[in-house]
Amino acid sequence: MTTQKNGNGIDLYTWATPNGRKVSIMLEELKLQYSVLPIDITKGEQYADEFLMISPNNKIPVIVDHENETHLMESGAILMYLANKTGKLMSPIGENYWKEMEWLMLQMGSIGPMLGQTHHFVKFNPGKSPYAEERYRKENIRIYGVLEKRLKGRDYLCENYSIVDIATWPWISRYEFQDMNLTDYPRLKDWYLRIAERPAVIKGYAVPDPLPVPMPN
Ligand SMILES: N[C@@H](CCC(=O)N[C@@H](CS)C(=O)NCC(=O)O)C(=O)O
Repeated sequence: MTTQKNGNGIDLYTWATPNGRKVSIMLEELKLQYSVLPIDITKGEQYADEFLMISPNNKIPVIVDHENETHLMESGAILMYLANKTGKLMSPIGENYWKEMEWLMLQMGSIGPMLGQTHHFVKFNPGKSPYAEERYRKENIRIYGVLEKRLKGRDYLCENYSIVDIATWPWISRYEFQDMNLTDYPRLKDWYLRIAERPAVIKGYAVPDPLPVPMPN
């Protein structure tokens, strides 16, 4: 991994956020060669004209695969692309595949957007909107409950460790931002720790900043 644009491999435009980490964890799991190009979203770099050409929605993550010059935004699409490119971490079309799509869509359409609002209203702007704080706190608790139920009798969210776990785990790794205690969700906590100890997850979490994986008590 370098911080230069990569002639043969994949360029990852990212920042130290859950959506960014999904892709760095996936690239580490697949042992693909990639370069990291940090986009500092706290300084507005996502609005630069050059970035807009590959990220029409002005958000990270984005990849450029120089094998075929494919560029992609949207973390769910990127995970599916990389799984399809390598034949790993996503099932072939069939029953397991559709369950993976179901839970991936839930992550993309609900878990990420809702927990992201908790970060905004509960963690970073408390007191600005009691209505929003209550709404997203409740939704956060409800979503943790859904995941806790889903993990009854299973080690991973679908049949095997897959892009679904890789998409969901970085959002749960922000349990402190969300003021959530994983001890109240024993199956979710076990799942979290099972994934947290994977070498690829530890490496991917530390992109682009060398931060350790959060470990609950
Ligand atoms: N649905 C998109 C969401 C991407 C997203 O919200 N990225 C955030 C960081 S996690 C971002 O770039 N925010 C900058 C901004 O909103 O200006 C995905 O999953 O890739």
